[in-house]
Amino acid sequence: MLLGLLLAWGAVHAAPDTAPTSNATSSAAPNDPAKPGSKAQRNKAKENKKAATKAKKPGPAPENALIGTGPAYAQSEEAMRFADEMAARRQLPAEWVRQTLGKARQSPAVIALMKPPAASFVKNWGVYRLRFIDDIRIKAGLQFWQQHRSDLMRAESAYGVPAQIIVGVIGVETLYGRNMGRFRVMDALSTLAFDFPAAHPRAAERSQYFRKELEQFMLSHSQSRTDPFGTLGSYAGATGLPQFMPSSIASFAVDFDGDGRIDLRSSNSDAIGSVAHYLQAFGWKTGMPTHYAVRLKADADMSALLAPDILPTFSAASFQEKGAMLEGAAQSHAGPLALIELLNGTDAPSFVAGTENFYVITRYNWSSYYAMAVIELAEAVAREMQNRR
Ligand SMILES: [Ca+2]
Repeated sequence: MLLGLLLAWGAVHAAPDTAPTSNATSSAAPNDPAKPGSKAQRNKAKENKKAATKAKKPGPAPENALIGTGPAYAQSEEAMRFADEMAARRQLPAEWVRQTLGKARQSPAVIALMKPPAASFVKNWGVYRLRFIDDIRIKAGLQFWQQHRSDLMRAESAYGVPAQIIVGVIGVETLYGRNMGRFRVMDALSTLAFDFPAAHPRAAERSQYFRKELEQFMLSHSQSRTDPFGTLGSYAGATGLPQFMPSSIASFAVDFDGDGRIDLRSSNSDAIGSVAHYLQAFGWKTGMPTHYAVRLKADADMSALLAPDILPTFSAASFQEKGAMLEGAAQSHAGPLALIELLNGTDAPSFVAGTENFYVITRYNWSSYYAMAVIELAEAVAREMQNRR
């Protein structure tokens, strides 16, 4: 299952754990609250209060929901203190915030899933690849492309991101909506915010990250007057066909079908537009390939080539000077390149030359294995589309 797999690789979409630089969802300009004392803020405050008062009370959980089996957060002083702070920060009624957060329940399953993989675990691109590039996913991708051809074309022309990459992302994330996650997001985010496994090397940073996501999640539901307990998602709190975290929804999701609301769970069109917008926002360059083949000379300067990790750093010329040889069009590639190393367990690793667009895909999920799976699924589905023309 996707969730377990992503965990095993220490890579969770938009809740990255092993990242070289800036975090796609925690540092990429989430919507800032209005400046204190401004008229906009006072209006916002009024809106928030009105919305929160009218928000529905938590109804019955959706079918098949994975509900936390631990204590309710009403019993956690830390969580209730956070509720009061959030209410003040976001101009929400304190009682509503306390009651809502108080009903969230700790999920031991989420805690177990968040533990880092065993030290003995060795990444294996060949194994990872087989999980995502298979007949079922390719066939589902073809069907998705055929059914949503016009939305994909529209997204491609609006944001400059190829249809096949959007198809690749949604396929790897949720198998086109078939695996969107069954965790009650209120429980998952509260658990990660207040009970993040202390043994994790970056526990403090991670719980801060999830507190921000929890706050955004509750704020969004308050504004849309919807029940926060009605939303299911991954164990990390990502939701919908593209598995966006709450801050990504707030910053990057778009109403691409024009019905006046953003719905990444039920609207394929909104999901398609939002994925394209996200990649555009992180610097997708229209027309640039994602990667090139590379041949390493026996005396290649591997320590220099691998030092920047996945961050594109080398010109095509300096790449080749260091012994990473390119062919054809790659030799005259204008932008920087990165040497991407994909481990294959005990076998020899695979290498490609990653461009800036390869790096953009890793802003969606901080893993070169993830990016390569998206690219290869995209290519496989595109080939099927060609064959049927
Ligand atoms: Ca919509």
